[in-house]
Amino acid sequence: MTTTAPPPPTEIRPASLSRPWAALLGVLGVGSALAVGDLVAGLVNPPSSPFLAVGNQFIRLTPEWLKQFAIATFGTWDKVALLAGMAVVIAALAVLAGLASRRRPGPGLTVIVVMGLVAGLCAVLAPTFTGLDLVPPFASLVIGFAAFLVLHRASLTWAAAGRAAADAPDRAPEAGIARRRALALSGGVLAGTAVAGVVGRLLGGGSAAEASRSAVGALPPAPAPAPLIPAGADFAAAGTPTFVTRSEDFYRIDTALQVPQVQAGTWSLRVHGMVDREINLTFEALRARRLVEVPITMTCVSNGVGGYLMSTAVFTGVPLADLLAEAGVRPGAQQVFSTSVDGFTTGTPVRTLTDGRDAMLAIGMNGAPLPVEHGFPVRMVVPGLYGYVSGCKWITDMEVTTWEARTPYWEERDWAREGPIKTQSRIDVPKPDARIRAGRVVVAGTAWAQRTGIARVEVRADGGRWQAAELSTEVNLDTWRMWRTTLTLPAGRHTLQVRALDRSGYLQTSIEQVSIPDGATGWHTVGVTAA
Ligand SMILES: Nc1nc2c(c(=O)[nH]1)N[C@H]1C(S)=C(S)[C@@H](COP(=O)(O)O)O[C@H]1N2
Ligand SMILES: [Mo]
Repeated sequence: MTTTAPPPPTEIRPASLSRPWAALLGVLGVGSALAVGDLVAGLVNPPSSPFLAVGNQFIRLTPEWLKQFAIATFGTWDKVALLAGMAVVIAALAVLAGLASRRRPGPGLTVIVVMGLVAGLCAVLAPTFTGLDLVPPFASLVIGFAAFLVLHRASLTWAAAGRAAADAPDRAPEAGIARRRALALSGGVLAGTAVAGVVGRLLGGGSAAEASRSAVGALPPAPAPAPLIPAGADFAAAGTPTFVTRSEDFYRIDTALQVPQVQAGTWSLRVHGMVDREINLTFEALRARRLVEVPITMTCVSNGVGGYLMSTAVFTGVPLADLLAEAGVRPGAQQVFSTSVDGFTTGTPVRTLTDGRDAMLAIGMNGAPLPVEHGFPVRMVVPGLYGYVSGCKWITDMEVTTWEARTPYWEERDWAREGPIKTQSRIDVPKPDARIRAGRVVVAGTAWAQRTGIARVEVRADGGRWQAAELSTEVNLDTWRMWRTTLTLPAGRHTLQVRALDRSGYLQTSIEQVSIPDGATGWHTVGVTAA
């Protein structure tokens, strides 16, 4: 009896995808989900894009220290930084999901489903949620799931056929078909993703408000035109800011990842709550009312000592005192709780809207309709209060109420309820760490004490004697004031300091406090080297 050798064991290892291809499938699956979400959002409601919904929720939940860090590090680029950071995290997740799915689609599908659910949850938690906002994340989930599954199947078939062909050359044609099919499907998904992404951007990217802004045309003339800004209102030649900030350069702070797109034609404002008569206004009706035109310096509570989160513009708008008088504020009312179209809220003390200051619903800035990013078509501006309690942009609702009944956005996040702007001053030149010529040195800057007015600004070098600076021409109590002086500085390292005295007799405190909860304090101190 002859014996035969046992046949060599055949490999029964299942087909698997190469690492790069698996990673690519992860990116295609997640990418198609995002793009479809954007496209569907563009069709139903642009802000409901899953990517933006997640980003906006992230902003709402970010702990205060991280927010401060982001503003300190990225300034007004904080939103770009957030979007870029999200894109990197999502791309990394997509690659990992793909790599974990070399044999089976399970991990990739799970990641796509979880991302869809997270986006859906963010949509539900948004303050402006309506049922329709669930459509984009749902579309993302379904399309991403289907795309990844189909590509994964085709790719596995290709991998298996390729291996079979390597063992049995007669099966090469079959492998060729599987290969072409997988490549065609991937190409199709890639092209679909690109088209959905671009069309979604076009639909949601927002030119609607810009078009409406052009359409509303010039501002009606305000009956009491602003007194021209007098000569000598700034020391820009010495290095201070210009008195009026160009609208393009006006600081911008808000929680909106994408600038809300509001059209004047569909805008409306409801004034209600503790009033005798509710008022509903269209943009036309608001614009037809008595208008005032006033230079006002706005300031952000997050402005650190020496910071630049403040600007001045000539605002045109309807006095809030008029509107509230017409509505008839009931006794016991404490705050006007304002809501923006994107759900952001401010709480402004009723007292500050009726005490004679130029609090207004602004429709214009520097002689033109409000820029879209500064609240088009209508925002609130209240002299003397930090923006977070008073500057509601894209405003659409004002409820006259009590502090008990409503808690505005930033108070909920532990900032102070009332936000009067603190008397402060800043050295604009020389810049920190500047190298300057020893001898007589021009030192100039900005001081502000909205509602009160600046009485005096003092400067000193190296802890020496305080020296009064020359002040620019005062425009009104609610705007900044520039100052300049010359100091004699011998060669060496020097420390310059500034402090302001306001008209109430308050001398700016040297006690250093951070922005939270009610605005930073301390003397702006700049180190320079003279040679
Ligand atoms: N809708 C909306 N309005 C808002 C905010 C916001 O986040 N959303 N931020 C407020 C804050 S903190 C400031 S300092 C001012 C800034 O106004 P600006 O961007 O026009 O300078 O807007 C206020 N109004
Ligand atoms: Mo702010």
